[in-house]
Amino acid sequence: MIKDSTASRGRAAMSELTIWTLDWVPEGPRGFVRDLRLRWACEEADLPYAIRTVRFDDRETNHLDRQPFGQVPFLDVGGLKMFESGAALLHLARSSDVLMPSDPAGEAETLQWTIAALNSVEMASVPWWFLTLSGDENNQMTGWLGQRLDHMERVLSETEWLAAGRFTVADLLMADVLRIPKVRAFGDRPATEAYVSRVTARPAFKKAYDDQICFFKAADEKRAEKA
Ligand SMILES: N[C@@H](CCC(=O)N[C@@H](CS)C(=O)NCC(=O)O)C(=O)O
Repeated sequence: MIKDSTASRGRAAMSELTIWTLDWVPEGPRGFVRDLRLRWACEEADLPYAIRTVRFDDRETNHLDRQPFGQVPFLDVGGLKMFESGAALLHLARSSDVLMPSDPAGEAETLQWTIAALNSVEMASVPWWFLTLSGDENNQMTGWLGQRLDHMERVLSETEWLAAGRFTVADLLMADVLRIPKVRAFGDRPATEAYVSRVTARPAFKKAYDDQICFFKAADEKRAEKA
């Protein structure tokens, strides 16, 4: 019998999906705005989605009713609204075996590594990155981040994928956290480098990345017309 992964989770097919992002960002963050995580997951799972936007120039005042921190992304699944990219990814993953296996062990591994990407790696890399903006790459968080990255290097030198022996949403998120250029330039970690290259070579990443770049380029044109 062919197992239907959607049915096996006791869920109906995914309702209409809308990913909310900013209507424009400067050059620097393009390709890294976290709506890319949700675009990428939808591409992997073959889930159609629409994009809607929050005004960059007014994000703190017109968006707090949807996202309590005034941030993006924000996901709407047929009226069910969710913020936090990790939560939204796991929600999408529950409807697609491509993103998360349905067997208990595979699902548990996927959950643990998805949370590890956010709570053990990104929670060190983002504050470190912020401190580097004032010019100090060797700041008080450097040793801590280095340890986390060394642990990931050891894991990634022993395994190709983080969970269930194949690509899952945990790899999507870990690779998205690790692909930040400054974080990758920090130390010599060949297994991590190979892992980021492997995961971001996936056609779904390329499509999501290119779509985000095109989206913000089109936004430049609209902005220039208004100016
Ligand atoms: N923990 C949040 C972080 C979201 C986040 O940092 N979003 C950025 C864009 S990638 C943002 O909206 N920045 C604008 C701001 O913080 O005002 C998540 O993963 O969804």
